[in-house]
Amino acid sequence: MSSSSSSSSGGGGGGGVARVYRGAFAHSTRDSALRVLTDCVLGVNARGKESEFYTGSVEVRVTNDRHSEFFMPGMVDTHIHASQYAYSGTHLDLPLLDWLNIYTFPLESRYEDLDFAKDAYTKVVKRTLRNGTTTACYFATIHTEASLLLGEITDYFGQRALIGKVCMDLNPMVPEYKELTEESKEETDRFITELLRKKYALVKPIVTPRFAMSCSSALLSNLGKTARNNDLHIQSHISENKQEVQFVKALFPECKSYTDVYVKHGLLTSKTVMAHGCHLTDEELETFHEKGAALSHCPNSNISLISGLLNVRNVLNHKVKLGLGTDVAGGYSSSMLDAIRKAVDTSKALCIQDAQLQPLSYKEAFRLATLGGSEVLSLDDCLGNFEVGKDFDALRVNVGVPGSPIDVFPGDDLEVLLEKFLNLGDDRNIVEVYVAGKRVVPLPDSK
Ligand code: XAN
Repeated sequence: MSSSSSSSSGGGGGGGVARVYRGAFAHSTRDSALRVLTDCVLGVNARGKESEFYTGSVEVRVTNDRHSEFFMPGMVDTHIHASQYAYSGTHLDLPLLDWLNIYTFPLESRYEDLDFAKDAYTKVVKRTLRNGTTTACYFATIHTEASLLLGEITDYFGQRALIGKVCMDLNPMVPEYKELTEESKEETDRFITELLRKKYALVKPIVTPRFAMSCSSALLSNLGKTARNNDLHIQSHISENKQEVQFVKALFPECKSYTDVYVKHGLLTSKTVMAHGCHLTDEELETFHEKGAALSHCPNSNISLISGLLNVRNVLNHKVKLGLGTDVAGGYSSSMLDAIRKAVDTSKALCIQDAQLQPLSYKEAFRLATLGGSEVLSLDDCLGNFEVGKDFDALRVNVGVPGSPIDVFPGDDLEVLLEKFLNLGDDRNIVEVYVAGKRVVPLPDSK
């Protein structure tokens, strides 16, 4: 791409036009948690793909050259319950299993009502986009129509997403919120077929058994087959809470561990993302590594529901793919910036207990929220950083925007600006969001 042939004034968003972006860039690479590039030009072709970095003199028209601005990759939320957004920020006074029975299952039952679903799903997609989540891995509910609606809404607003219709045929405490085994299989097939038939460019289905406690062995096996036959992603929960781990042991006595339950049912693959994993053993982490399966670290939820503290360093040492998740609404914040902060805080809390541990740095947490998330979803060939050939999923951040929660001082370099943004910033600082080269924030209706 040559600078003169491709430069074109942007501003309105939309694909189909080649652009160049000038200014400062911060991203992670395979070898480095943080690489910063100042006074650079990134070419993005008409298909939204990053085509080249230039330094030196290039003629450009789309710019970010204020001292307080930089581009960073869009953030990847590897675990978020879109349906639970309706009560996020509340109902945080119970541990997991009571929290599910008393608050979550009754709320999720309401998504049979498509008006209710439309309102909640529109709000969560808009909110997460404004917070800089360019890719979201969503749990919906057991309702096929509402789950399809979530797909339609993410497509409309231009967010990249994996959408899971939740599967569950066991629910002894709230029996009105579950499916028959056959129904769950058939509705999953219908959901997958109908979502794929829409041919959304950035929205795909993900097979979603809720967790081992709410699925029979027959359902788990069938979902494993469905994922394999259609080469689909899989998401679920694992080893979040000690009581849950004990229940799963009792429910599946023939399996040697919680991880083994998913292995035996064909659900632990290189396209699987399991949320939490706070209480996984080293042997289970080795199995994750062998299978190429990934973990979503959800530190806000782990603390809010008093579930456990994931030892991120141990997961990384086992070379298990790892990303961050907000886990709305067990996690009370829908912002990946909060997930970054809580991930660092959790690792520091573990260091208080064990001085031998190395805390997570802000740079490592930045990597988990961007490139790490793309690896978790096996999408690192097309997003996660500014490598040539990948889609331009990016945030234009301005730490000095009017009303900013951040103060900038002389001598603050790009690394300092990024660290301040990650620790102190919010959606006021995210002035533009791009997904696959298309500008999606500011939102179409500016709300
Ligand atoms: N396990 C879960 N954990 C969680 O944090 N949120 C949920 O909705 C859920 N379901 C099973």
